[in-house]
Amino acid sequence: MSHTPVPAEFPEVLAAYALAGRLVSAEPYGSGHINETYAIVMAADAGPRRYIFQKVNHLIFKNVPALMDNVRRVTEHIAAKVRAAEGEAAARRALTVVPARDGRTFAQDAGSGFWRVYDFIEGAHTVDRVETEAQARVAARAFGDFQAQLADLPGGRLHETIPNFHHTRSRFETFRRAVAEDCVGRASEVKAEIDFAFAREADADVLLNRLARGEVSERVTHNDTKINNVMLDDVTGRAVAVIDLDTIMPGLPLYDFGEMVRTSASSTFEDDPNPGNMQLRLPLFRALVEGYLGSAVGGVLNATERAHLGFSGKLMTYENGIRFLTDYLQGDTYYKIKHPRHNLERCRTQFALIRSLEAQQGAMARIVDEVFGGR
Ligand code: ADP
Ligand code: GN1
Ligand code: MG
Repeated sequence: MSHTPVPAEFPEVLAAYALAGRLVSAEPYGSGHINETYAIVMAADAGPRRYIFQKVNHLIFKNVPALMDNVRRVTEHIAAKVRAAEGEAAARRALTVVPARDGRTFAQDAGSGFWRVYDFIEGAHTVDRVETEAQARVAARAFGDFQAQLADLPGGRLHETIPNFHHTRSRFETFRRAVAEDCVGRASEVKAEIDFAFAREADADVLLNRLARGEVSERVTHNDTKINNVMLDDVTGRAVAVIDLDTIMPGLPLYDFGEMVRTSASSTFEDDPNPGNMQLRLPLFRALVEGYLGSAVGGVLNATERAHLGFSGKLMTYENGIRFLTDYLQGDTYYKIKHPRHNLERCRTQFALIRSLEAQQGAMARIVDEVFGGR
């Protein structure tokens, strides 16, 4: 939980919305590195009602209207599907954007900040770490089903809210430039990490080459499949809705699966200051493979995608590791940090996970074969 106080522009933003009732409370919420999230309570005649207010980081998401256009299209599409399948009671199975008074999906404050409001999904919660195999299975299934729901999204290609977001070659070249420029003089201190990243440069091209050869194909993907982006039912633990739709855009399913491996099959937080605590947890990996196979996309994964399920975890861990290292080399301009070495610690712990993924590559391949066995 962040401890940022509610910002001064909040009353002005609230006034841009026609929410029923009187504001009772507003508190920082969640644990993201990019946007600012607040939960607010309005006391209305019908009783108290909660909403999520988010200030979108427009330095990172440079075209917020385009991003919100993606979010509107995706949420409306999913809402229509769940309504058709489960009726009106399924309203909380998709994020619902609350329009501003002027009908737009966002409001701007005087300081040119962009805000949006969602209905609060009640009776559900998120966890920041996977604690059980059941959670890993549920999350993988939810992200797989989500991807399948978007397979027939009408209206053409979604906007790329961050161009080249998972383009690992482009991420590597940005990293290479950051090393060469060394603008805050930190490169010598992190020589071991730089060498580690350079030694694995070839990994950056593996999926891109497969894509160029047509062996894997682009779909609409979520691109940030952390466990805390799935709301879980308070009673049953089942997935209620996939949230955090800022990076939904064309991508590879393997990026989504790989990001799940990085975040949900690992033994500790991505920024654990002790890299020795970080390793791949094979039972959680198995649960992810089972959940993904059991989802609506499981059956459509081709042989190349299946063969790269384990590798995708390494690739996403590598991408995040070099992104954290790049930010450290550039003086911490991208991610929120809690202390000056935070990005370096994140990088080191990601690299520890890569070592563990490399050591357990064979075991992962056997698990994939067992789970997919005969299919
Ligand atoms: P970030 O990009 O910072 O990760 P998220 O959109 O994931 O932002 O929101 C942060 C947290 O806020 C989520 O992990 C979840 O716990 C909570 N949250 C977000 N949207 C909702 C919602 N509509 N209803 C209830 N909780 C939500
Ligand atoms: C950021 O918003 P959040 O914290 O879920 C980042 C992801 C990284 C992640 C690392 C837009 O995600 O790509 O994997 O931090 N999002 C963006 O924890 O850069
Ligand atoms: Mg999130």
